[in-house]
Amino acid sequence: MDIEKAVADGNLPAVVSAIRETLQIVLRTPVNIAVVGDSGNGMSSFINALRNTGHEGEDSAPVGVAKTTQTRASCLSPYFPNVVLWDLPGTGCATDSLENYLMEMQFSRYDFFIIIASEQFSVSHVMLAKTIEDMRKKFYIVWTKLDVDLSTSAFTEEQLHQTITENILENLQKKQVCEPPIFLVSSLEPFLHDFPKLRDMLRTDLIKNRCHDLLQKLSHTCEMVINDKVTSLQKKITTQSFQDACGISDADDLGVCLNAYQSFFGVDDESLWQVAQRMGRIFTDYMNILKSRDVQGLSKRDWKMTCLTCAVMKAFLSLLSYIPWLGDYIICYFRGMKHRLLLAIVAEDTKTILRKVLEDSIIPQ
Ligand SMILES: Nc1nc2c(ncn2[C@@H]2O[C@H](COP(=O)(O)OP(=O)(O)OP(=O)(O)O)[C@@H](O)[C@H]2O)c(=O)[nH]1
Ligand SMILES: [Mg+2]
Repeated sequence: MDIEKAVADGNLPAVVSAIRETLQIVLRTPVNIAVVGDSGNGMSSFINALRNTGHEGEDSAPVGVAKTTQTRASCLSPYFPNVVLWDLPGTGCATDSLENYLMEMQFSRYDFFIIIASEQFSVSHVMLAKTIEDMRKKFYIVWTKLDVDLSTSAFTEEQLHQTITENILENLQKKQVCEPPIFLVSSLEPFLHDFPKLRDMLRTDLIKNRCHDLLQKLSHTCEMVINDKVTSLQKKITTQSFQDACGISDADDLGVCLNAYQSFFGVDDESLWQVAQRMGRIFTDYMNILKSRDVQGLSKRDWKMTCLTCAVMKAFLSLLSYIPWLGDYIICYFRGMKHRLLLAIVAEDTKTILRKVLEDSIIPQ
């Protein structure tokens, strides 16, 4: 509601503050990550490596050669605040069919999945990937025990990387599963191979995952408020009282009108400067994406505006001024057209700025 009000008031700096507050709340909501795979693939070891706790820690996930994880268990990591990692028993461990397994593990509860594989990428790995994709949730594939592969294979790490990745993708393509991020790691070496890349990507994706719905909703809300504002303005835009209220001294001066509409929507220089400051960015990051940056740019970037402001049109309108009544009527008609177009361009720019503010708030620089 704060964001809606600030957009309606054309107070973009206040929009930024309200978005920040909302995000703080969203980022505190826990995200549940399920770590799944075939029994013995190294799920528990991977969780310990990701948390950097080792196997012997008091709260480490139990690891062993025999089927070790029999029931799902959760753990936290100081490296991933507000993230719950779920160590699940391997597929085929608790129950015999995948459907029962999914039900027993309460698959729909998780927000994000990490499929662990090693030695071979099996049919159950593909089925897990397909199921998660059908649930429209995001997943990574992590190939563990790379140290074993490297020590038993004649390939270089690069060749092995390519072979394993190609094999995983080939298996996924058979079931039309789209390409997920794939990482090759060894849980015995939590800072080597793809582990650093995996941690970085996971951090970014978790923020995106948490904020994706919010971003969509807020973007939609902002656009609706701006559309309403445009609809109500279009009716009164050419009236003298509105122009007086906006400080438009000369309705034919495009520069004056542009400044007035920009202030009205909150995309004037002063507001954008404040927005940039609050976002920790530079003014031009926002200024440069405006279509309505200045009058010259505006005429160049929008062909309708080019036609309405070209020399031929100006000559035509000055000729019309010699025709009593009808001339005034036509001049007024074209003026209204120009103002409505200007309004639409400034409104579109406001939406662009708000979309960028939303995206920049979620993924900081
Ligand atoms: N060399 C090597 N061994 C690993 C790696 N990851 C796991 N292991 C070993 O593989 C065995 C199984 O590991 P777990 O982490 O218990 O596997 P899990 O998938 O949790 O298995 P269950 O809980 O039994 O379903 C253990 O002996 C681990 O030490 C790895 O990256 N490299
Ligand atoms: Mg386990």
